Amino acid sequence: MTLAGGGWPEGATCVALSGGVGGAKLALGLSHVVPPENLTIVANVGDDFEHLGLRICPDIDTLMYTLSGLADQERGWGLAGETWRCMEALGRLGGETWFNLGDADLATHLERSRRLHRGECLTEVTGALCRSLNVGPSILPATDDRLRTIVQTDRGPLGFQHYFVRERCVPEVTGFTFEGAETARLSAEVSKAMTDPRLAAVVICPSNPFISIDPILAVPGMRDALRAVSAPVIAVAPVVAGEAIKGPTAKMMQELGLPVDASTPALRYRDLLAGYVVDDADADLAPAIEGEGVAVLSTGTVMRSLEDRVRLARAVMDFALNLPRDVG
Ligand code: FO1
Repeated sequence: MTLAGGGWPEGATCVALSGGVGGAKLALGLSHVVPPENLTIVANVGDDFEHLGLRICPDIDTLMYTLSGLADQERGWGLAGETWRCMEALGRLGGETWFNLGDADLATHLERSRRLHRGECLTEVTGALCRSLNVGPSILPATDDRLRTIVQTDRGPLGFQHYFVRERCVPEVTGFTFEGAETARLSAEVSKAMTDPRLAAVVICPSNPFISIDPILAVPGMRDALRAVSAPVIAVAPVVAGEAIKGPTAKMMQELGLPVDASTPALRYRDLLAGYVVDDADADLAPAIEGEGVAVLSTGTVMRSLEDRVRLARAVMDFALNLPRDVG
């Protein structure tokens, strides 16, 4: 199977695991390569929190806004053309304004919270929001149960958004825990996508391994589901030449005493991976990763334009479709 000579193989499906900004860029590229009805994106929910009485799901929203063309590309999160009148008014009242919720973005949190209070699960609510915004691929929360990333730091444990936004990632990281993970369940929809006999590839997007991918893998059954798929599992490095494109990935690796380069995520997921995609700048890391039994593709992975996103998605898919399938 290859994309080189034609399009996506008829009927084949693809599952992508993603966090927010970096993952959403590749997810957008994938949505131009894989027919939307055949593409499922499993989103991290470890960043979610309850704030100002509302349920905020940043990674789901980043994916939803990116795939609907509504995202603020510069900022990486939230909606383009956003206004902040509610936050300004809240500030005048002495309310909590450290987490910036734009006026239009607030509508998403209001509608999500209303539906959740009415008893719908997060998968249903996300599906309804995506339909309203004309998002083609399925965006599925990794779990409908409560799962929260807690960052262990030199200043004590911090909820993810308190670490990331309020404390601007300044505290030194000593580890991570995923509150609720032990009892969280994979949703029926995620299980179905992972066991679809038409599944041709699973892509781990270039998202932070500790705070975006690990919380997805922490849902009981997810690792087993990945090991059980006959389709190749491919990850794309979230680090290029020792630096994260955006966010605290490199800082976290350094504080955790791990090598600050693209081999660290590959070795972290090595038991799950058939292939790993590094930037051309990191081609010299290939032999060490291949020595662990993971095939390596080196290509341009920095995604500045839509063209970059689609080109990388095609390269990842070509690589995946040409890897040997596990027939055991
Ligand atoms: N990130 C920030 O750095 N500052 C913010 O004030 C902020 C607000 C925000 C509101 C809604 C939303 O969906 C995302 C938001 N983000 C903000 C991004 C969020 O913290 C993400 O979890 C991270 O980008 C990690 O993926």
